Amino acid sequence: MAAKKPTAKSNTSKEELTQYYRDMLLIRRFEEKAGQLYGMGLIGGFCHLYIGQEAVVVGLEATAKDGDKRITSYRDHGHMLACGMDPNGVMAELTGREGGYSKGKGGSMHMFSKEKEFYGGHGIVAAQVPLGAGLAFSSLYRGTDEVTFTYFGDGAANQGQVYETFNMAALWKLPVIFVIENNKYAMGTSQQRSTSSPDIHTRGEAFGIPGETVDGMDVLAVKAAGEKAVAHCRAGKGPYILEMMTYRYRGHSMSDPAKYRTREEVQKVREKSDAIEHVRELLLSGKHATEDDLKTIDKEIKEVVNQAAEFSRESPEPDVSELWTDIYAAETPQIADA
Ligand SMILES: Cc1ncc(C[n+]2csc(CCOP(=O)(O)OP(=O)(O)O)c2C)c(N)n1
Ligand SMILES: [Mg+2]
Repeated sequence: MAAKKPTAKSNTSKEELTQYYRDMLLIRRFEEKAGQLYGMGLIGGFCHLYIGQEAVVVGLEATAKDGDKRITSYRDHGHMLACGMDPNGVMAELTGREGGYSKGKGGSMHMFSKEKEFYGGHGIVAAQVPLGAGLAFSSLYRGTDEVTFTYFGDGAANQGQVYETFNMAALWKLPVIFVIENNKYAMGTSQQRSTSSPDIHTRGEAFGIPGETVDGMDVLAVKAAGEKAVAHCRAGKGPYILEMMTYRYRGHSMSDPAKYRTREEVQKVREKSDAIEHVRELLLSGKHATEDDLKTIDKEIKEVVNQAAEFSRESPEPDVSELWTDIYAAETPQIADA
């Protein structure tokens, strides 16, 4: 498979490149396995795969530090894995089992990890955008320099609540990075058919929010842009918009008839711009790894994913009594240091 030519930033260390390779491969293999389990009838409900978009979360997570937060839409498995959530717990949630992050009651779109500061998993298009600003508000209010990565799609970018959020985020200088994952489609609708101006990163101009477009298939470009945005937020300068140009190889969800684009279109992107192939090429051409080294990594990742699949099949279904738990907060949350 032809990968992109190594870029000027190819002097990234062996360790860093290897980590990106591992992290992106874990997401891809995990998602392929999720697709298989869905096909076998082991995953019910919705399942939106992230295959093709791996460089976005992996590059941005490389810029995060402890305390930083992330929130996204229903296309969320990659974000969970990239922030260090346990593949066993994520897969078991997909199969609706007790060992899942929401005890099997949330499924693909409704998982959370307080420990990893992952705040979902949201099925209503763009609903996570104001929530992301709220998370950033809490960081500011508590006097920290934490940032919140708020991910949403090109389709979601046409929702009104995004602009209400931009207004408040700019007014209060909230440390939020709005990450628009522009994969060119919203369900079966291409961006050309739904969006009057294609440059979504400029949509913050009216509010004074800087924005830029980034090659979301190049993990190094993503990381570089992420570092700039994070520095802006940590310095108290307010929100930042990153429009990641990316592509999803699979359908919108597992039940997508895929009639709105050709196989050739997908194949072309895979051949020309695949993010994992790009890093693989950098590792090989920079003599950081041999084919055998990469095979060993592939094997290790496969084992992690197979183990997750096994765990997700062996974990029992939640007890019926769980129907009545996790509905109301046990006690009224108090605002610390208020
Ligand atoms: C408020 C709302 N409207 C419509 C839907 C149905 N819907 C689910 S996903 C989606 C497309 C969103 O596309 P985009 O934001 O580009 O994200 P992507 O799926 O490409 O990651 C739509 C219209 C929904 N879930 N919520
Ligand atoms: Mg989209």
